[in-house]
Amino acid sequence: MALKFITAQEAAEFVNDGDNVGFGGFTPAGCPKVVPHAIAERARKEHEAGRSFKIGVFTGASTGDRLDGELARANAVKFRTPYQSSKDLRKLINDREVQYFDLHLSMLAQELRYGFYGPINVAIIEAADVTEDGEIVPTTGVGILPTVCRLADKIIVELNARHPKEIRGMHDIAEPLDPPHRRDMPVYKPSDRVGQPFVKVDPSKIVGIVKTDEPNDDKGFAPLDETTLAIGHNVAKFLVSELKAGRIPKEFLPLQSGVGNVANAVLGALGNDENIPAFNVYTEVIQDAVIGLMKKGRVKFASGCSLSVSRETILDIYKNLDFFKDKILLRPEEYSNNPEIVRRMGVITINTALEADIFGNVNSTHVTGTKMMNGLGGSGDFTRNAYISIFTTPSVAKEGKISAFVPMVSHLDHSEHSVKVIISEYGIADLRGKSPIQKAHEIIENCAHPDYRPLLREYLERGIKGHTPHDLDACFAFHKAFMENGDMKTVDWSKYPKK
Ligand code: 0RQ
Repeated sequence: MALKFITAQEAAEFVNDGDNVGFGGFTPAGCPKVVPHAIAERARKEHEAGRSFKIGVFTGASTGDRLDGELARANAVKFRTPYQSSKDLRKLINDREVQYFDLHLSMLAQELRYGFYGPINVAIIEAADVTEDGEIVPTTGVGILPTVCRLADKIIVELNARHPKEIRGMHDIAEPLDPPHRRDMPVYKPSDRVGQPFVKVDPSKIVGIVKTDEPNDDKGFAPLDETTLAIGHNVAKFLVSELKAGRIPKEFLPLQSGVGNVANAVLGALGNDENIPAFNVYTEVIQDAVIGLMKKGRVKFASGCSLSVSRETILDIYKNLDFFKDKILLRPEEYSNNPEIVRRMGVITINTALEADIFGNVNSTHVTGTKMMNGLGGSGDFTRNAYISIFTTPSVAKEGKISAFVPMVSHLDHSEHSVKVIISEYGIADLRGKSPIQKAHEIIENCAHPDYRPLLREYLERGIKGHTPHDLDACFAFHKAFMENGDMKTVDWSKYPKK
């Protein structure tokens, strides 16, 4: 079947008001750019003409600004799932102008197949290559691409010339059967391939191909500062001591490291610690630090669902494809984040918390329990199934006015049962085998900022009884102090009668 090339504007005409649209990609990497932008333009025109135009948006995770940002600014989003990190979309979500629901990333593809969220009318994906018989080679982010292509009535492809056709071979594309027919997902080590290097679609569903050479809407990383360096150093120190104690096998275990600045710094620190042997990465997002370590021989192999790296790094990879091609594998998030595989391989997971409480519960998503930040992402997929789950966080946020360690988290994403170790720039709280009160002492004395330690100790010293000694009148006193005075340090325990 001959390939049909169209413009982004023509592509946008295939999307109707009320449609559910599934986008390929993961983080800005691999996300379509020019077609979402054209859909936003179309929405604006429809709104000016007094007609409604909003779509449901399913993505792999966060996207680039031309997808979430443009659609949000055009008021073209009916609902959105799963992870997002766009400032403009976040505002609409928190104003409840966009209905947003958050879920574990590994579950989205299967739940779409189960029919939980209705049909996928259109799939819009970015590709490095597409053939007449319907073989599509994704670019640097996979996400839910294979599933939305299979479920959609219509497929629109952005063929991006920035990504060489030769990256064919860097992907491992598979979709499991659904229950009751599902078998094991046979990934036993990070480099195991279980699928094909392309997505096979029914070519008659490809309604058009839009040629582009647009770069990803990426932001790059903040330079390392004292805090992130200290956190990285503490994570490395903890893992070295576990290795020495024989609690981690001497050949080491695959690592997963979360998104963002802290995660990138942590991986850098681990890679540069010669006490840790060269290791494999089984993760969701492969960031710049992994590529740097690969070049030094410190990372042997990386499996992920997105190669979310800076423009310089992607150029470096494409220039040296022969070196990188057998060291990187990009899979759908259903595989990269799969709990079965994570548990089997014994992945050591490192994710970032917004806040943790002194009993080891973690909030990754909601500022003061109400405002959505980004979403859960893959943190739960990995944490719950980890060999050892680690959460990192700077001890304070917003110039010290917010403590990352509070009496009770204002929203719960990862419970004390799944959280094994917490690490800040001050130290390591090893929560394994400890009772709630022991965990509280460990977290306060090792991780909390010194300014907040007396305030947290005071909470425990108020004579509260019980296995997990909470005072339900006072457990959110830190948050209340912040909301009232803009600083958690202003908490005044005398306002709360002692029990
Ligand atoms: O605000 O952006 O205004 O400066 O939150 O915080 O410290 O820069 O950390 O970029 O790593 O993000 C949890 C959001 C951390 C992220 C979170 C403010 C702080 C700053 C960012 P500014 P940092 P990071 C999947 C991995 C969930 C999903 C996940 C995340 C901004 O890591 O989305 O884990 N995680 N995915 O000032 C109010 C607090 C705050 C706070 C920080 N307690 N209250 N604001 N901030 N703490 C698995 C993979 O494999 C990828």
